[in-house]
Amino acid sequence: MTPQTPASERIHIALLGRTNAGKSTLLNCLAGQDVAIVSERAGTTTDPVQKSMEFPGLGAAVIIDTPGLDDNTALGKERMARTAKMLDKTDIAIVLITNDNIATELGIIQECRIREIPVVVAINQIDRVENREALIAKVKAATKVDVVAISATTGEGIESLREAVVRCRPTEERLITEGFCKAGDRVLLVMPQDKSAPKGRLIQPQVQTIRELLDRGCVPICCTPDRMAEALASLQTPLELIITDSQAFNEVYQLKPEASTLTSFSILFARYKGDIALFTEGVKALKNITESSRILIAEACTHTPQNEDIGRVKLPRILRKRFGEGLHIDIVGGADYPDDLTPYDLVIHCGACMFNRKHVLSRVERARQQGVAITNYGVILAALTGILDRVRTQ
Ligand SMILES: Nc1nc2c(ncn2[C@@H]2O[C@H](COP(=O)(O)OP(=O)(O)OP(=O)(O)O)[C@@H](O)[C@H]2O)c(=O)[nH]1
Ligand SMILES: [Mg+2]
Repeated sequence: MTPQTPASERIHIALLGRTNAGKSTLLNCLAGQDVAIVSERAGTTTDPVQKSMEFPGLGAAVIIDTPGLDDNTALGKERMARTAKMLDKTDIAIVLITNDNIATELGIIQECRIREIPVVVAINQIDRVENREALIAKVKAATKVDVVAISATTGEGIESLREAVVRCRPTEERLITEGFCKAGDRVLLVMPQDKSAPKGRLIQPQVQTIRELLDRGCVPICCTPDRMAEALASLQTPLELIITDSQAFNEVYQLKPEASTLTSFSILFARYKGDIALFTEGVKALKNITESSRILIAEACTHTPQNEDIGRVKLPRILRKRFGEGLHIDIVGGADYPDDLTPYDLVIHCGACMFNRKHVLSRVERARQQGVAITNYGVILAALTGILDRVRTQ
């Protein structure tokens, strides 16, 4: 079985528009199967529906079908808030329109513009429209974005829609190890496979890093911390780069040849997924933390906490030991990340292995705009254990 691309590495495309615009019909049309429920009753979709698929010309994608934007009931408002949250992870938005009454849609297009999300406007149900040219011209003039006319039921215009979406794809290709190594470099990956590691497989950051190093023409060499000395002894010249799991940092640091650069998976992923400069800046807030400070620990997913869970157990313990037992720490998971971060002196986000980059950056941006220091697990643990000054971060 071919392993699936994880959702965090897929381009997220949101379908937005009013109730009955045909969002769910379009999702089914793009997926080539009935994924979402369709009906002529307005407000059919009540929760966002996500479908992973291969999007021709774009690659691995997730299409997000959202509840309609024009429901004024209290429940409808809650749904709209949930749709707005979807924008946090949206890389490309398709806004569906069915006529020239588009004030609501202009609002959402503007919201996308603020968030720098590229938008394609799809005039759906074009099979029902008599004067097509006039409607297209009007919508183009009002929205000033790429406009395509489609029918999600007949399939008309779907190819043009796909092409328009492909034109919006992010052009920069990000690398985990960018600037840390080049083709031909030998890279040692130190990866403890202890009890907390999943049985029979490597965790996602390790797999992704190894694959990228192979693609880049580097020579990845893997070992557990207890075999690092043997790995080094088998080489005639010092390695160019060592990437270690943070847990093994001290052991690895002792053995590291002078000439080799040292970094950690958490640092590389903090950089790949988030904003490493802001995260390393964020840990400077530690010097102003006192027992009466407030800290927010934010987790991307709502997983079942494990015994030595970093966010719920380890990190609060280290922080309270250092700053006092009375330190106020709030822990939130999943969608509970607050809109208002100003009550906090520091936000510490998890590594967000389940989030796409856009999602992490939306959260980081919220903290930055509100002037609240933000960092992540990998960076703060490195700072608290004295590693941060001894590894390369950028
Ligand atoms: N003729 C025609 N009907 C369409 C088209 N797209 C959707 N419909 C119909 O419009 C109605 C609403 O479609 P949905 O896909 O449920 O609309 P939605 O935007 O998901 O609506 P909510 O979930 O309520 O927000 C259904 O009866 C569809 O069959 C189209 O391109 N042409
Ligand atoms: Mg729907």
